[in-house]
Amino acid sequence: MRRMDGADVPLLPIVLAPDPVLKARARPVRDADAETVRALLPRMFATMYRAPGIGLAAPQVSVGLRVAVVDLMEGDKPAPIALINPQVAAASAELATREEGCLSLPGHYADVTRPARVKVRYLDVYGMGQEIEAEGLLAACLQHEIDHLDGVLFVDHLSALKRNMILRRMLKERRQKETA
Ligand code: GNR
Ligand code: NI
Repeated sequence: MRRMDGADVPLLPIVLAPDPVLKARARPVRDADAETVRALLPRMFATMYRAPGIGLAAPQVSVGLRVAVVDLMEGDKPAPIALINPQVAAASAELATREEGCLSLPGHYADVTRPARVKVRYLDVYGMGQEIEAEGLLAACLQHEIDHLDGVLFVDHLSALKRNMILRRMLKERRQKETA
């Protein structure tokens, strides 16, 4: 049995901002992608758990497909969700603000305001249509992952001032790493 915790699965390198792959719109998964997605999902889960993070979208590992994984890792029982072609089917008018981070902007956090509750439709690993009604952290995480599939990062929800502050720090950190 293949374990979902990444013990026997190769990890994927996570792309850091700024990078064009994070700004591109990912394309929907179709039947011909079944094998690609079957191979990709365990690696995405392993990479997310190892990071650690509570979500990971395929563009973050340089794959331009509408695929994401989520596990809030609350308590000690894993609750993995694999999302194929996810869509926000409904969103509450009520908004909620919470601090978000992103594995593609490591070490940077900011308050992001989004719909407080969402209904998300997606295909599961078996190609079955599923629906989740989420609030709280799960609602924020699902919207954050679907944003990635549209080339949107959490900093794109901030004022230009805050966004540029974070992106400039990212560039500075990258230059320091390159010259180290
Ligand atoms: O690990 C993550 N934490 C997080 C916190 C609040 C809202 C969204 C997230 S997702 C993020 C991992 C990530 O970058 N997913 O794309
Ligand atoms: Ni992210």
